[in-house]
Order: sequence, then structure tokens, then C-alpha cells
Amino acid sequence: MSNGDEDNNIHDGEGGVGVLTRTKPKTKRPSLYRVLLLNDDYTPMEFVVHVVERFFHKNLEEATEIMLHVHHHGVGECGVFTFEVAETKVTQVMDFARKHQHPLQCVMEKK
Ligand code: TYC
Repeated sequence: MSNGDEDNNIHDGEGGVGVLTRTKPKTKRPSLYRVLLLNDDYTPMEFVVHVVERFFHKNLEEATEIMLHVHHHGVGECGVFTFEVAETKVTQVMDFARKHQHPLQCVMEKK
């Protein structure tokens, strides 16, 4: 198979017990997660743009585009990451928003 299955070869172990060894390297791809910002009525637009630049490494133009998308549609994607990276981004954004007393919400969603 192209992915997911390995070839297992049976051979003798101690006491004639069957042992399986892998011959084909496993190449499981990690699940991916979207990190989303949610709109609210109070967080300043400039703060959201700064968050997107700072934590998602977007330039001013890209960050402004994402912020305006969230402002108009209620939710928008800042990036797609593996689980642990996505979780870290969410925590960083939530901590930063709380520190500045803004109600900005950041969530992750499995692709
Ligand atoms: N709606 C906010 C305002 O008008 C701006 C905003 C944009 C807030 C995106 C959150 O994720 C957000 N000040």
C-alpha cells in the first residue's frame, strides 16, 4: 500500500515462537489542525493584526486580510499545523489577549 501498511515478516524467536519484524519503514503522516480566530465586538482591529503578525508570521498585508476576513465572516484561518504546534499557538494567543484584557478567542479544529 502507498501508506499506512507495513510488510511484516514472521520468523522464529526463542522457543520457536513467531516474531514479527517490520521491513518497510512506516511513514504515517501527522493529523493537521487549523488554527482559527473568532470575531468579537471589542478587540481592536490593530491588536488582531498584531497577533497574526507576531504568532503566525504573516506580513502586514496578509495579517490585515485575515483580520478583515474574521471581522466580516465571524471566523478565519491563521495557519495549519500539527497538533502540538497548533495547541501552542492557541495558548500563546489566548495568553497574550488575556494579558491585554481583550476577549479575542483562538481555537483549533482538526482538518
Ligand atoms: N470586530 C472587531 C472590531 O470591530 C475586530 C476583530 C477582528 C475582532 C477579528 C476579533 O478575531 C477578530 N473591533
